[in-house]
Amino acid sequence: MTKRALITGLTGQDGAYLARSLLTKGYEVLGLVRRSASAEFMQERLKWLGIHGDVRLVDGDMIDLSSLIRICRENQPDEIYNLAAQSFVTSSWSQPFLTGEVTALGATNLLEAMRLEVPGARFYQASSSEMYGLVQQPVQSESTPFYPRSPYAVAKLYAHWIAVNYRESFDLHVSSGILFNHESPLRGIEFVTRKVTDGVARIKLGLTDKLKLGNLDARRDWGHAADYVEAMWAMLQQDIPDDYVIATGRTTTVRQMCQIAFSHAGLNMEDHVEVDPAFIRPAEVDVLIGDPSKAKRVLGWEATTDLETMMREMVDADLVRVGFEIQKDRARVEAHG
Ligand code: NDP
Ligand code: GDR
Repeated sequence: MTKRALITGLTGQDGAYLARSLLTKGYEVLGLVRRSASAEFMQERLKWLGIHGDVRLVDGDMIDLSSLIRICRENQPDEIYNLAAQSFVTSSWSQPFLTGEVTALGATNLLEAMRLEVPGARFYQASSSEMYGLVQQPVQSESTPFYPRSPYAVAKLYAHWIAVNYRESFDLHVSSGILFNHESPLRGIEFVTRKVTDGVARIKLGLTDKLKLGNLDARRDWGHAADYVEAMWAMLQQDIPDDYVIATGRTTTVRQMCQIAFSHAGLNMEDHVEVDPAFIRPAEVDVLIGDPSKAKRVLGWEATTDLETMMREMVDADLVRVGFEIQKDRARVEAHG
């Protein structure tokens, strides 16, 4: 029998890669999308992966419980992947209430819809390494205490614990992946890796000469999104639901990550990068490094793409994208003056 999966956050980075992976595995894939005045751009990432015609879109919003109940009732999904969130840490200081509503209470809404309508389904919660924040142990595992450092991280911590609580209270099959940063050519442009690879492409193609960044000394454990969505799926194939750290086990500074990207394009980072205090956060997460040994032992999962390979892939994709933008602008000027 064909399995049916519901993905929230379908239009984001992970939603697109997860949808592609599940389609390849023979799933029927439904994606929750919220109404937008820019509907024509909604499926850009699915288009990039060539799967926009293969996913069924269902209309709803994480803060509208009635829409989630209706979607679960009408579609009876076997697996539910909750990837929707206000996921940009910086915006969580300017929109703390919305972040709490979507990222924290949105998870409760979806768990509640599952409990009422499809209690036999399996649920994945997108937890985050940001929950470790001011790290309490040098390498973070499933047993490391949390210390969130932003409204986003606080909201994710609530969502994490409500997922655990629904598993324990109602005997539901709910698992959380505590995922460390993962990137790709489909990463949102506001996140630092993609901001850098887009900046490198713009400098290389002569559109600008400078790239303004914040804290270059922050360290992250960066992996590839296409790898990480496989771990999400693997968690829901286990008989017993549980929580898992998903990471590479290697940490790198923002500065080193930049150097990889600039040198791939034959550029010298020092000639172009400027530190702008506007991008320094009110409270920083200085260093993250995950211990993925449980995921390897139980799920047989491990990261397959190193940071160098991923940054090169992202720079190459942005060179294509920015080159295409330049061509389109030229064509527009020629046609309309
Ligand atoms: P993105 O920011 O790329 O995608 C977020 C998704 O959530 C988008 O599809 C967005 O829709 C949707 N969304 C936001 N608000 C609502 C709402 N009110 N109702 C319905 N949908 C909504 O995130 P990623 O793909 O990078 O991450 C996926 C999840 O994993 C997120 O929960 C994130 O917090 C978490 N995470 C990500 C990590 C990473 O490194 N990428 C690491 C750890 C956790 P729209 O297109 O309409 O804005
Ligand atoms: P993060 O990712 O906050 O870890 O959250 P981001 O790429 O935004 O920042 C990583 C680190 O880079 C530093 N930095 C900058 N960041 C941005 N965005 N822009 C800059 O100009 C810049 N300069 C330096 C930041 O200070 C930070 O230390 C991501 C999101 O995907 C979350 O949703 C997810 O939960 C976590 O990863 C794990």
